[in-house]
Amino acid sequence: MPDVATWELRAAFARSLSDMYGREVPAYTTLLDVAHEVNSDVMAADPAAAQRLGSIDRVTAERHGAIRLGTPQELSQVARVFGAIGMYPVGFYDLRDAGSSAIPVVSTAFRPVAADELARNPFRVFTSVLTPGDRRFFSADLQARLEEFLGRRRIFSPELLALSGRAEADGGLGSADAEQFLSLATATFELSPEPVDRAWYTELERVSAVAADIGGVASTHINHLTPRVLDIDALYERMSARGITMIEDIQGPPRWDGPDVLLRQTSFRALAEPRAFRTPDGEIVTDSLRVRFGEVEARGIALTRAGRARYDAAIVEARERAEASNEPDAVAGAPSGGMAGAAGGSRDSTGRRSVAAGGTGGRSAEAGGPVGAAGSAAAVRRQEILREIWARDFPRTEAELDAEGLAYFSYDASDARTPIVYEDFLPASAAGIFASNLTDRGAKDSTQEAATLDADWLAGALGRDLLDPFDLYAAQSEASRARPTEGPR
Ligand code: OOG
Ligand code: NI
Repeated sequence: MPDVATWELRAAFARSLSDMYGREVPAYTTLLDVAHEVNSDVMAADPAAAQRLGSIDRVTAERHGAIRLGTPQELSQVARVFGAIGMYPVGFYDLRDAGSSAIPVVSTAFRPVAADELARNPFRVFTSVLTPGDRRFFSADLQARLEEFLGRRRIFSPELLALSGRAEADGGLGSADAEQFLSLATATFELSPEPVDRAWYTELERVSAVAADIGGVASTHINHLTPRVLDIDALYERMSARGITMIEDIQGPPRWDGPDVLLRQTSFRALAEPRAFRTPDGEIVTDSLRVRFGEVEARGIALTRAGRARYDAAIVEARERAEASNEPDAVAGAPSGGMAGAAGGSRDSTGRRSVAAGGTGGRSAEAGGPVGAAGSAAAVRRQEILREIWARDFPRTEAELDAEGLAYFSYDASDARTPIVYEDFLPASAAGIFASNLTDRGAKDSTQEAATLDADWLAGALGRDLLDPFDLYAAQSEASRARPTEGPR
């Protein structure tokens, strides 16, 4: 048995990245402090309800990160590094057409898949790869220069890849190797001090800030780390009270008095950080770039395909209604169709739990209250529209969600039902997170042909199976039902 097992290596890596990010991005530390405060308050109020979607230990350690890579080769290499810590690619996200922004990437999420591994540490990383072959974004000339640049850089050292291979084959590492793995892997995702080539970066920025972030430099970096919070509305208000400007909306489902499903997310904008640039005449100057930001999320119950179809339709309808309403800015800031929970939650600074166990949360979704710093009037309106749709379209209890086949549950020997937590991402919300950090929407020429990049292409680039999230939830649910109902409990 290796000294450090796969899951311990994963937990240690998540901690190590979080420590690094906290040192480098102070607002992230504030976010962690506030998330801990909110989670303690929610736990104190009702420990059983607070832990309905995961133990407090899991939730406290829980993070997701996001990275952006340039080539299929880099993607296959990062798959080896994540494979070393028990994280596998799940799901295909096409951000080129999600939401109203044009983002030249396709993505997957690396995460543990087995229920016991998720319970030990559910660290996940949203991982995107640039699409230089998509003519709507890149000319043939720019594609050639970009691929040449990306082909020359080396992000993952041979030593890190060798250690990764060994860790995956042996189910862990000896302690000295584990330490070396953690230090090399963490350093790979730090922001590099290397000067940025200004002309090249600017040329790519004209296509998209994301293209420049990925292809304008010879390294990669973690661009956000996201803690999980048990009451995202309370968190939003407390961050605002501390003077940190959040984006307008909490994306995803609304705050309401039924069961929380899928994922609600919000973020603060990337802060300007000093960066060295090389000018066209070879001079090194210091300027700033906004590339690292902070995000927070609340997780709900995983939806079945039927439930997800209902969710997607609700988001589309909400977006159309916001557009049709006479407030022009009711649609701005909601590229995902995601709506804010700001108004309903703005009075609620007591950390009251927003995950309604069994749909009996008992909070008033119609609370209203002062808007304060949390969200604009337009965001409040978007939230109201969404709540109306939810009240009409979504059942108010877990039992009904289950009976209608809309969400996944596991069952114990006495058939008591436990919700299965959503472990993945939402493409529209992800597009919104990208977009909230772009100063302009980039240039996408829709008269040009899109490159065909689908889940099969991504699996080929990864050199691994790409897992389907619905299959994973369904298997978990079925496994719980298949257990013998007789015998010792
Ligand atoms: C990834 C954005 C997606 C999320 O939580 O939806 C994401 C990125 O900005 O690279 O992290
Ligand atoms: Ni994120």
